[in-house]
Amino acid sequence: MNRIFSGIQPTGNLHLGNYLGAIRNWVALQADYDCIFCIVDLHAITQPQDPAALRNSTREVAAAYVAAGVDPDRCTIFNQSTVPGHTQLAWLLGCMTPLGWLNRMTQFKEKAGKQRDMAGLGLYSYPVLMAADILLYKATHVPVGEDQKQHLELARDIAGAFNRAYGVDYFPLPEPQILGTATRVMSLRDGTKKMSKSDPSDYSRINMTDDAETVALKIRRAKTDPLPLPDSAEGLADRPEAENLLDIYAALADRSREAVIAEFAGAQFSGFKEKLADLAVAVLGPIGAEMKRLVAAPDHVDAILARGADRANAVAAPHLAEIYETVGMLRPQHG
Ligand code: AQP
Repeated sequence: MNRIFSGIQPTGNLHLGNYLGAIRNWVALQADYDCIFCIVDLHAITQPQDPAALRNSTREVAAAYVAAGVDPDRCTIFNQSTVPGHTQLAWLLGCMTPLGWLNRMTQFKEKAGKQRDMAGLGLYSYPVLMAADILLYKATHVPVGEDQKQHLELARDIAGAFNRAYGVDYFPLPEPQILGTATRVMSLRDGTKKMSKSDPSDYSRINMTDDAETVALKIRRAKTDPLPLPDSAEGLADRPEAENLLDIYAALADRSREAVIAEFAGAQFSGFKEKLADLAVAVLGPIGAEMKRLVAAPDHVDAILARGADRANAVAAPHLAEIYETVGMLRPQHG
């Protein structure tokens, strides 16, 4: 069976983009793949995190997976720091990753901003850890949003470099899977920026745990333009906010963009936004309520994570032993 690895950072404010661009697709994949879904807490600390908030977010992300329909009996759900192989493999891979490859990564440039010299080494080597996450399990497929495609390309390059350096065919080159209609959900305040957990404005995103009133308010306040909705896809040119809202509607309703444009052709935003809010509440409401229920009684979530860590370690440890052997690490046994 082909194997999938994917993950989300526990950095708070899980939002509609995380749901439509990642979690919802995973639910569909679990029937056909051996799925490993991680909460990547080691990635989260590439930027400063409050320890208590990090712990809460880790449970909240696990709760989101389960509440959205990822089945912990079929899939492996765990947090990254409970499997030491991730950092161990990251070191080996980092030793063979040219700096030139990392210098091309646009996410580092965006996140480091003007303070490049103050950015941490972890933020810079983030894509190497991501490669280790995937390769540790010899995952064959990685569902990623558009924004993570460059990192996955790098993971493929690193896998190829390892195989060539040691004359082996050990790591499969992981294939990207860009799924679903809404691969990139944009901010409600600016249709040219992606919806993001770290956007300082809460009105830029719909959080998975927002209540119905908040969802409706955020959609009502979402930036639009003065024109009515277009009657064709061409009419969306230079209208990023209209495009984003229509795409969100299509993704939530599981319909094509064309069908949604046809339904709302010539409509005013006010009426469309009401329908969009109802739809968003109908889809996210039950998931958000279940997330809150799970987080309020964390023993169940912790048990899921502990079981997932055991399963993940059982796959990772033999792989790491083989990799160490290939690289030439001596593993002396006690007499
Ligand atoms: N706006 C989005 N549209 C579609 N997919 C998205 N994803 C994130 N934002 C959108 C997908 O969610 C998965 C997990 O992302 P992540 O939390 O690990 O990191 P990220 O992509 O950096 O997410 P954020 O929300 O933008 O977090 P911050 O603000 O902390 O950087 C990935 O599959 C991603 O594609």
